[in-house]
Amino acid sequence: PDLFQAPDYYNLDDLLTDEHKLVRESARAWVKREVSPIIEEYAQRAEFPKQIIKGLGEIGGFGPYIPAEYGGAGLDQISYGLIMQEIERGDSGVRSTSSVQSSLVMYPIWKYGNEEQRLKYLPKLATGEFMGCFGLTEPDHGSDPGSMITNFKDMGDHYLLNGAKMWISNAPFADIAVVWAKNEEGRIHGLIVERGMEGFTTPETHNKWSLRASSTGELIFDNVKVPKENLLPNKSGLGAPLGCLDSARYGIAWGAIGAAMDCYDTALRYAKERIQFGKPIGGTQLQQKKLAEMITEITKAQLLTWRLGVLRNEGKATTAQISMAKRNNVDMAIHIAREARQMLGGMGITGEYSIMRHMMNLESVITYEGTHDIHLLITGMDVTGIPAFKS
Ligand code: TGC
Ligand code: FAD
Repeated sequence: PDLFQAPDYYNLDDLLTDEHKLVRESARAWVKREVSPIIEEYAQRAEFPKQIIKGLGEIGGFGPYIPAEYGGAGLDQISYGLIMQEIERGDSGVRSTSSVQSSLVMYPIWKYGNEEQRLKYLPKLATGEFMGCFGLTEPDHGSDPGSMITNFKDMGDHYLLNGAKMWISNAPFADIAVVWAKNEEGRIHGLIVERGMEGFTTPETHNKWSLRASSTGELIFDNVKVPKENLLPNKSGLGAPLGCLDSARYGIAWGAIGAAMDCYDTALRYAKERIQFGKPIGGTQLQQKKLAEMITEITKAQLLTWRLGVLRNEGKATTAQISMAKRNNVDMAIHIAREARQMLGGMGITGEYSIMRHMMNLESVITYEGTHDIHLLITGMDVTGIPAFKS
C-alpha cells in the first residue's frame, strides 16, 4: 500500500485555505488509489497509462485555473500548484501530461485563441476527451526556440505547414497539437493541428531511460493543409509560447516538491526500519545528515513556491522569479532522489520503491521547460540586464 505522509515542517498548512486543502486531499487520495499501484509497471514497460486520463480530469489535473465556463476547474494558482505537487509525487511523467494539457495546450487556446476555438476545444480538453501536445522544440533548436525553422505559407484559403518538432510529450496519442511556426515574414504564430490532417505524423521516441511512463514523440509536417480558422489570432512572436512556459514552469516548481517529498518519506521510513550493526541506520549521524538536509531543502522550496503562488494570484510574478523556483526546486528534488536512493542500499535500485524512478524522471524535468543552465542565465540576465546566451 502507498503509505505516503507529506512533510509539513513549518506548518505551511496554516497558509492554505480550506479549498486548497480539499483540492490537495482529493488529488492525493486519487494518486494513492489510481497511480501508485500501477505506475512502476507502466514505467518499466515504457507505456503511458491511458486509463488514468479521465481521473486526471476529475481531480482538476486538466486546466485547474481555466474558468469553469470553458470546463476548467476555476481554481487559484496555489490549488493548481498543490495538484501538480500531488501528481508528481506519483510520477513526473503523469504530471507532464497534466502540465502539457493545462499550460501548454489549454492556456494558449484560452489566452491567444478566439471564442469559437475556446468553445470548440477547451471543454473537451478539460475532461480528457481530447488530449493535446505542444510543439516548440525542434531537432536543431531546443534552448533557442526563436531560431526555429518550421514554417507556414498563406495559400489563400488555407495555410501550408512544413517542418518538424522533436521531444514532444504526448505527441504519439494526442488528438491536437499546438504548434509554433514562422510565417513568411518570420513571425512566430500558434496553429492548432489536428490528428488526421494529411501529411501530419507523430512517430514515438523509444529507448528513454527517463520519464518512461510518459509518451514522447516527434511532430512531422509534410505540406500539411491547416484551415485558417486554426491559427491562434490574439498573440504572436516568441513571447506567445514563452508565456505558456511561465505557467508550466510554475507548476513544475510545485511538482518537483512532490517528487522530493516522496523520496524523503520513503527514505525516512526505511531508515527507521532497516537494522545494520544492531541499530536502525536512521540512528547513525551520516543518515541523519541526509534526512535533515532533505527536510530543510524541501521546506525552503515549499516557502519559495508558496510565495510565488501568491504573487501569481496577484498577477505579479515575473518570468525570472518563475525560473528561479523551477531551477531551485528541480535541482533540490534530484539531489534528494540521489541521496535517498543511496539510503536504501541495494533496495534503492529496484522498482519495489519509487526513488530510482523519480531520480531518472527528474533528469528530464531538469532538462525540459528550459534547462538548469538556461534558468540560471535568465536569473543572470535579470540581475545584470545583460543576456549571456546571446552573441
Ligand atoms: P527574448 O528576446 O528574451 O524574448 C523574445 C520575446 O518574448 C518576450 N518574452 C516573453 N513574453 C511573455 N512571457 C515571457 N515569459 C517572455 N519572455 C520573453 C520578450 O519580451 C520578447 O518580446 P518582443 O516583443 O521584444 O519580441 O528571447 P530569446 O530568443 O533571447 O530567448 C530567451 C530564452 C533563452 C530565455 C528563451 O528562449 C527560453 O526560455 N529558452 C528555453 C526553451 C524552453 O524552455 N523550451 C521548452 C519547450 S516546451 C517543454 O519543454 C515541455 S516539457 C513537457 C512538460 O511540461 O511536462
Ligand atoms: P540544447 O539546447 O541543445 O542544450 C544542450 C546543452 O547546452 C544543455 O546543457 C544546455 O543547458 C546548454 N546550453 C544551451 N544554450 C546554452 C547557452 N547559451 N549557454 C550555456 N549553455 C547552453 N519540447 C516541447 O516543445 N514540447 C514538449 O512537450 C517537450 N517535452 C519534452 C519531454 C522530454 C522527455 C524531454 C527530454 C524534452 C522535452 N521537450 C519538449 C524539449 C525540451 O524543452 C528541450 O530538450 C530543452 O529545451 C533543451 O533543448 P535541447 O534538448 O535541444 O538541448
